[in-house]
Amino acid sequence: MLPILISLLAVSQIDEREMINMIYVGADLEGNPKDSIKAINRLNLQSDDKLYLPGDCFPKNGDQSLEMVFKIIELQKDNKIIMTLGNHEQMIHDAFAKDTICMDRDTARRVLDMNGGKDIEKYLKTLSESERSRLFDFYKNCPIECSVSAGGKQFRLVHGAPSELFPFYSYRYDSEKKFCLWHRMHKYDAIPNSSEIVVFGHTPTCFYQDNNPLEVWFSEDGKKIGLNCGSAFPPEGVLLNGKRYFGRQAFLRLDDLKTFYF
Ligand SMILES: [Mn+2]
Repeated sequence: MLPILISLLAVSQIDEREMINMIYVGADLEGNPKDSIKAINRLNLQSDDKLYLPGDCFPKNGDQSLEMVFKIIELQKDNKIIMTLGNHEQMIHDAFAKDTICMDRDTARRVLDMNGGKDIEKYLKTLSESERSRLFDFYKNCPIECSVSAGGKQFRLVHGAPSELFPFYSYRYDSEKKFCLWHRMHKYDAIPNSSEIVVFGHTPTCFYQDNNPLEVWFSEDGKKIGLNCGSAFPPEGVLLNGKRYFGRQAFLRLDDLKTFYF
């Protein structure tokens, strides 16, 4: 009897860790790149786990080294990380690459200048021509949206807002791509004809709820999950409507909707 019991226990251990592939999502890795890399490492991804990054994974403040950006490109090759485009990657691409994704070069330069563009130009200059092409090719080939199933549910990952909402806002955007990357979703936006739960970054969750430091936002209708918990906020926080909010890096495990903060 004992050998059978031992073998059953061994099987259940394998079930718990090695046979279940977990899917994590973390948007807006815009803080210090060393902290962002540390946060990814602390997720302790197992061999078949995946990490989706719906955009804006370019350090905003402090040490602007491109180490993290190239780490993402490396991990993407192994299919361990899947990144979708953010408005920051699109701005950087359209301001400096030979072609554009959805914004003319002058406009991209102008909006990038309002978002630390001078520093970014300085860091891009430290790259060789082939590294620059590798970076821009990577951005150009990132999908704008992607669908993922986990834990019996279907999710749509996108940086700003899902394409189904575009017809309602097309008067404000000249392309669907620009809408998906730049739009700040409203708390009560209802996404038509969609059975998917939209998981997005871009808009800090303090626009939707009071939780402080910022927490992942789950909409009342269960159809939207906001992930941007302000990893790029300065240590003294950010003032919004007279209240000071503190940021951090958040990740969500899609299989059981468990949140992780670093
Ligand atoms: Mn953004």
